[in-house]
Parts: sequence; structure tokens; C-alpha cells
Amino acid sequence: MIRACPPSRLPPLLEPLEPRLLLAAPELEPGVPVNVGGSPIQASYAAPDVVDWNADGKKDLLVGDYSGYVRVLVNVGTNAAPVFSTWSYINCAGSAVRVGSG
Ligand SMILES: [Ca+2]
Repeated sequence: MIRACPPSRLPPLLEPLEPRLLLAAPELEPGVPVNVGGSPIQASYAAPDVVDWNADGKKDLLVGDYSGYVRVLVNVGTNAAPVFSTWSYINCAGSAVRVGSG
């Protein structure tokens, strides 16, 4: 449950927000499994984001998980019907980048 704070108790950066915005419940669509190579990807506490990772004009998927690693799933389909055949961790100098969690 999200509770509104009285305006006098809000941190300065939140004061411009109207209290009704803080009370609004998010409207979420039902979850959809993401398949990679025909099987659902497993990621605990997944934090997905959509971005054109390889600048080919097709939206790819980044998925962070509880361990702090971030996977990139490059879309080999279309934006309307994305297809992901493989995934890999985001790497830097040969090591998987870990951004932490929590
Ligand atoms: Ca892309």
C-alpha cells in the first residue's frame, strides 16, 4: 500500500507532486513469459528494460536479476514480434558486469 505524505513532510524534491499521484495504484498487465531459444528464461526478481542494445532499430531486452548481473537478449525478430534466440551477460574486459542488488 502506498500512503500519501502530508505536503509539509515531503522531501523537497517530491513537493511538486500532487498527493493523488502518490495514491494511484499502478495498472499492470498480466505477466508474459519471455522465451529464449524456445524455452522460458529463468531470472529471479527480474528487472527488465527495453532498449535497442545493438543499434539495429529493433528493441532488445535487458534483464537484471537478484544477483546483480544483467543479461542482454538481442531481438532477432521484429519489434512487433520479438524473438530471442540466446542471451548473454553484459561483459566488460571479459568479465560479467555486476551492478549489485537491493
Ligand atoms: Ca537491437
